Amino acid sequence: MKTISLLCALSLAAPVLGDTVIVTQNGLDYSPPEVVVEVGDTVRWEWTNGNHNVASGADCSVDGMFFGLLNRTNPAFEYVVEESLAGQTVEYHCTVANHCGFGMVAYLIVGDENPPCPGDINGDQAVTFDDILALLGSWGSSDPDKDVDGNGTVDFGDLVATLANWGPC
Ligand SMILES: [Ca+2]
Ligand SMILES: [Ca+2]
Repeated sequence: MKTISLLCALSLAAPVLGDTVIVTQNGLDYSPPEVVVEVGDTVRWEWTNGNHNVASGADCSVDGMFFGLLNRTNPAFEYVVEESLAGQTVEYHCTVANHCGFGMVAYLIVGDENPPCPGDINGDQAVTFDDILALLGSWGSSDPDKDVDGNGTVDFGDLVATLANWGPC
């Protein structure tokens, strides 16, 4: 297991191209108010009206993790989710006037650092022939690392599940 974790950590150290998640400012709301993101994703806030901003921090206080203006001259703000936020729920709000007090608060829900990758038995963030070999090597056992479909036995179902996820995670 230690080896698998290490391999996961090494593969995550390589730069990956994340998704872009859009949050739209709409009156005193961020829409949607909760977005699920992964480390490396870009969150892009888009302005629609008024004078607002995006400030990380809970309870209407600013923690400085990220801050960006949202107004006519700054109609968008982008933030790339940092590795240190893995597994956390990050609260942010608008510091203009009493907007936070009026409920202009929203959340980034950051996924765990190692996203699940069914069939990636050796933890190299890809499902390849090596994973099949590892699976075959434990055929008929109850090794939970290789029981991809979770039915308690390393069997044909796991082979099918692994083939279904063939390629990079
Ligand atoms: Ca693999
Ligand atoms: Ca199984």
